[in-house]
Amino acid sequence: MAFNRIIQTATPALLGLAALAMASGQAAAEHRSFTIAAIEAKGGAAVEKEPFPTDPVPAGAGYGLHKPDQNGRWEIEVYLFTPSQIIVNQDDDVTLEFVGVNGRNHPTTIAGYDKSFMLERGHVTQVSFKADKPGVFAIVCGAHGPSMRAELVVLPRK
Ligand SMILES: [Cu+2]
Repeated sequence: MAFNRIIQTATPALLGLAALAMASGQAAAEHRSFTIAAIEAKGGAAVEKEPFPTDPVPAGAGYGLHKPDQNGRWEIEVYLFTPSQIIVNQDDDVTLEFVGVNGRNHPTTIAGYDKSFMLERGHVTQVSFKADKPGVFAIVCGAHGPSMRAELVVLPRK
């Protein structure tokens, strides 16, 4: 009876350990696939409801803050990769599917994995590789910095 109780309480702990082991890179190599959209998030308001922000946005084409138009509406926009973090285990076979949704084109590089391509609106660009190097690798659009940036995290195999 007491033994059964120990097993019952130990099992969730063991499952937790197994999940942790997988998260730390001990899982068998597998194929991992992600879809990453190039988007331009936009928002704005009328000045009579919300004043035009006085603090500047960071320099670079990734941000835009537009003064009130003839109707008094101002807008802010930011270019993004979404999701902006991809986590895989070392030796996984990775496919990243980039989808150009907003913005005409995005010259994109994945430093450390020697990937460089032009992502265009209306197109889907697939990039495949074996994640054989552990570390954190920047995925950068050269046109819409500094906001249009993601990272590939390759957890080391133990
Ligand atoms: Cu871009």
